[in-house]
Amino acid sequence: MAEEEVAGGGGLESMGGGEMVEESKQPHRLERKWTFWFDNQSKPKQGAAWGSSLRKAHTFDTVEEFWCLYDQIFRPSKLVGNADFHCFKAGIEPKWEDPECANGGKWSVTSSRKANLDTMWLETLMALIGEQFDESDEICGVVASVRQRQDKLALWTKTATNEAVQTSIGRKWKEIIDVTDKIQYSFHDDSRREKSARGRYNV
Ligand code: MGP
Repeated sequence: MAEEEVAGGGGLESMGGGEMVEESKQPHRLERKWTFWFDNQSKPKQGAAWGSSLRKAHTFDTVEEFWCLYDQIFRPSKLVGNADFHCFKAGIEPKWEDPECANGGKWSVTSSRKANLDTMWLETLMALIGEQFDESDEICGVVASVRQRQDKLALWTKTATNEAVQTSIGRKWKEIIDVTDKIQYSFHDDSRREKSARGRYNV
């Protein structure tokens, strides 16, 4: 059999001693497509509606594209004050108004150190694109917010009223980002009504 056939087009490489290993030239495809978004609210235009500075930046579906985008652009420590990075499933907009988010909510954690936000953001991104959540269908995406007072990270999910699913996601997320303090889940519906909506679930 020809080498190309054995390696599925990837080619074979000699490791010395006659041993042959597959040399993969194919990019490593992810389970689904994801989109990075960016919202710079540092110079808000007077009277501008929320979301007017929100921009869709890049959609990717390979591990290689992810690392390239993350390394070069999407690190929260590169953000100036009052700006957000989002990574959402392609097709879902990071807004309460999106049909997939409309009945949802978010788990939130705060971070007082920049380096910590970068680490939690990266750990969360890897868990999302690596499909590490059992309830991955329930996930919309993640938002990193750089603020003067305190940086924040929020994991947006779809069905806020499903307490069992949300608490399971919240517990798993805490493990992933290595947080032991209690975290809170708030409903977008509540946030729409009042700025400091109380949390509905804790884990
Ligand atoms: P936020 O940024 O989610 O809250 O929303 P936070 O982080 O507590 O506040 P911040 O001041 O530190 O940013 C802040 C405000 O932005 C909300 O009270 C809404 O007025 C508006 N807003 C936020 N989101 C996510 C949305 C949204 O998805 N849709 C609309 N219409 N407004 C939003």
